[in-house]
Amino acid sequence: MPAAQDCLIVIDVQNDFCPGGALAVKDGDAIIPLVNRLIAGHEHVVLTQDWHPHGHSSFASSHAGKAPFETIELAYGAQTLWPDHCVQGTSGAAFHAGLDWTRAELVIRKGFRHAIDSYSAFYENDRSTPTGLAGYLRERGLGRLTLVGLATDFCVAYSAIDARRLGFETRVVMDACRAIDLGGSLAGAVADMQKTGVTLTDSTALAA
Ligand code: VGL
Ligand code: ZN
Repeated sequence: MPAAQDCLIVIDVQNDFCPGGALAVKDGDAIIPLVNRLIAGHEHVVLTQDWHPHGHSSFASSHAGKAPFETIELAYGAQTLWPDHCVQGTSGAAFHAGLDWTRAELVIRKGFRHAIDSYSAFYENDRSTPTGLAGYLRERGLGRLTLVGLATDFCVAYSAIDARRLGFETRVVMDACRAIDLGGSLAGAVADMQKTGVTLTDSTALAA
């Protein structure tokens, strides 16, 4: 049973990342029953919500001649381009209807600045603009984080690696995540998480 300093962080379980969505992750919705069980078992739950303005710089449609999943250089470095997704206020940006989000104590919205994408729940993709989440968790004494959600190799991995670097005890429940897996990105993300000291676990190990 989680202790008082445990916080579950549910990353981007939104319609656009589920089957039928604009940036659908294969079987993205299959994690929802397990995520709901983890929510029910945690006193503290935080959600993140990818939340882009129209014409966001991470959208391929914002760059003439570019297609989704190509990479470009922006002011802060390489950026993968995506189909338009999670546009503020649209149904694609809403949480999946099956997600039990009502008990969440905080929703962190990210990617709302036009010129910067934000995969991590802690920093935008310039790696230096904080979202405020670290301060929130520290002030509340929430030092042990369990991460789940979409997508394993982008927003979950970036968040887990930042959490670890910021000194939080961090684990990812891998079967409560699904990946985009673009050009080997899942294997790379797993290796990077392990190297940083993120614990990778699954629901069977948690239940044992
Ligand atoms: C994500 C790509 C673009 C994610 C968000 O939630 O993993 N991936 N925006
Ligand atoms: Zn996004």
